[in-house]
Amino acid sequence: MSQAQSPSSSGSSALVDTSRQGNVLVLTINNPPVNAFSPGVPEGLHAGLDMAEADEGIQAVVIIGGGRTFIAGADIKTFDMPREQAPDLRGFITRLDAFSKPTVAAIHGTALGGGLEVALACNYRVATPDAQLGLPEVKLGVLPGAGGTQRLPRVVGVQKALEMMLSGNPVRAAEAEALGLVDELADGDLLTAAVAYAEAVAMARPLPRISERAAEGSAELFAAARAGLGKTHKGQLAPGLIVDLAEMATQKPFQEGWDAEAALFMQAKDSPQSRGLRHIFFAEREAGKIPGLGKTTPQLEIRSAGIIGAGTMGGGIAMNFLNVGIPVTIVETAQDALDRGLGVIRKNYENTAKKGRMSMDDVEKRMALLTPTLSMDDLKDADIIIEAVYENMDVKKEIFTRLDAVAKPGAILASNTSTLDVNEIASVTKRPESVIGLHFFSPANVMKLLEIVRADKTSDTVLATSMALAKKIRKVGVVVGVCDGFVGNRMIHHYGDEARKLVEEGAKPQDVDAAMHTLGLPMGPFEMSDMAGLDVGYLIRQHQAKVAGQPKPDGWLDRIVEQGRKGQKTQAGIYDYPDGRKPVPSAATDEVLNTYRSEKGLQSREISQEEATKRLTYSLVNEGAQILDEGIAQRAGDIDVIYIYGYGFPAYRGGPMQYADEQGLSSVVADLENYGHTPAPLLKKLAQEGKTFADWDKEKARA
Ligand code: 3H9
Repeated sequence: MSQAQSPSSSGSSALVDTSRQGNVLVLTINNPPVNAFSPGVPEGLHAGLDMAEADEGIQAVVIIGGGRTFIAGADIKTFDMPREQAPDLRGFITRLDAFSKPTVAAIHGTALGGGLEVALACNYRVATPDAQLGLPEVKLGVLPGAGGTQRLPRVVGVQKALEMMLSGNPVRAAEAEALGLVDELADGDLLTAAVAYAEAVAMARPLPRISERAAEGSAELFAAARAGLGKTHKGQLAPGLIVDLAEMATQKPFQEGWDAEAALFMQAKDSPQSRGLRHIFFAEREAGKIPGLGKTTPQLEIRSAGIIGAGTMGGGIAMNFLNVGIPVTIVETAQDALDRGLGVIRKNYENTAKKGRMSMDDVEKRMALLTPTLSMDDLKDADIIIEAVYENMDVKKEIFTRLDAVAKPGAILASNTSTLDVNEIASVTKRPESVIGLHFFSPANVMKLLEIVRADKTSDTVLATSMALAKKIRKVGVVVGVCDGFVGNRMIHHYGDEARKLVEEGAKPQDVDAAMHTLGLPMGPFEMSDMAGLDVGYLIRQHQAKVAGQPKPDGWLDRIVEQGRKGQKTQAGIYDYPDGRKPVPSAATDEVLNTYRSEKGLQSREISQEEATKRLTYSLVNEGAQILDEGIAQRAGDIDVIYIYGYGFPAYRGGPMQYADEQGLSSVVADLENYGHTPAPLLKKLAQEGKTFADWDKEKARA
């Protein structure tokens, strides 16, 4: 093999190797880890095409990825580069489409985004049976910008192309073959199959070009696609543009659609929504990196799990393990509670089976991995034990004392506490290095977030194993430090306080919730409290006041709970729930509020939606800044990941910290002060220096 050299290229063309196999020239992209279309890749590919053009002996070209995948797309890191410096994917694709000799894409791993667009500009595509092909750009707030919106509908039909481009989900090779997206599935070695294919088509003329095909789609189809966006992509820019461009593919010559796509891609790329989604793409991957931990950190093997508590949380946690084939022993104190817990797990699986997303055979296989017991002694062989009982320090200490006696040496002892001090829990054991917090979010079998609470003495091995375990059970693990409520709940506490204040000052609960809907959250603070149960917060407030020797709290929300209105579960809370689930503004709540305000002599005022949105969001940001300063979260990006995967903050806003960066931190500080809050010192400092939280993360990563 030799490295492809173009006259204009620098040494960066080292990213593409060329080799001859008979009369076929093979271009191999070597840009680990995912062969993204980074600077140097187009130069190398152009040089390869130059070589193929110049040599009469070369009759066809194969493009293949080295390592684990074909091209996984444009290099997202280059999106913020000035246009002239960014790798010219469109330029390369234009040349490839017009190339005079047959071109074959040899696909393994994932051909995504710009990668699939390169493949679509080749004359033929050969893939391994386990390859996946897709246009996931929508997940980054952009659209396929190198011909995907014009070529995919011309191959797989508009309906399927829209499905793929709007979901961003890839199709597997077998389906791709059935759709005509792949010409041949490789039997055995991919390169051998692709070269054989190229030899077979070497003399084929005219060459098949997708850009020369036609696409068809009816006005009704596009109207239905647009109508559907309100449900699947409410408030987002790129999906609507994708539908417009797919429609162009059916109505206009290829070139016109191709030109329009370029302009709309830039519009989407430069939007705050795309910046937010790209921020989350990288933040999610950064969250997995823990300073001081690396590939050499030893990890424990998790082959079995024990769970204490078969309630909603314990059952949900168990399902995560069962889903990936890890046997679980689940402990309860009473047989009826155990039976109930198992019944709920079975019902959840059976419901999934009814929806056709799992077979009844799979249901039985998973249930067979679950061992119910009333004895903690049965946990003696478990590699990890997760306690999921109610939030009471004395109870947790009792359980951990018992676990210390029962668990085998080296087993991870985890608490699912959402607020309590993990150091204090660890202190009752003789092995605090084995103790960690694993805070799952409810419903634990659905929510992707796992806050991994590193206590003072948690060992690196236990932490690294927990991070790897999160990945294995398909969660996004974020490491946090010990404090009341860790990151997510500590911040949400301030958000809840601010929501209550807004109502005290005159806003209606439904207006406060609506303010967060406009930001894209599916639920506002009061809908969320009603769903979680108002009695939980009520009891905490009463308890805290008692401990502090303060009078019994008498806020408007306390009065609502005292009327027996505990939220959705009692069909009455801040809202009424006449049909069980849908919140309806409540006359009873209005009455409580009117009495409360007049008794306390509170003056109501009009509160704009803008004020409500800012006060609620910035209450999160301000506490987030404090949490960063204290080192409870490692990065602002970690906080954003927590809010997106744990609290329904819309990914296209990038999370609360990224949202604050977009607004400008000095305007956040000014607003907080204007609303009577003291900005956190770190927030103030960054604002004064004209910096963002993203800058802070970068500086910290460099330090
Ligand atoms: C596009 O193509 C636009 C065009 O239509 C038009 C242009 C004009 N760029 O996820 P992993 C990094 S938009 C840069 O942990 P996995 C990633 O950050 C693009 N970097 O591995 C990570 O870095 P680090 C459309 C990228 O095996 C490392 O690679 N394509 C890119 O779990 C490993 O990633 C996409 O949206 C990239 N495109 O999953 C595909 N991709 O190690 C996005 C990855 O420093 N990528 N990195 O943390 C993916 O979905 C997954 O990465 C993939 C591998 C499935 C490929």
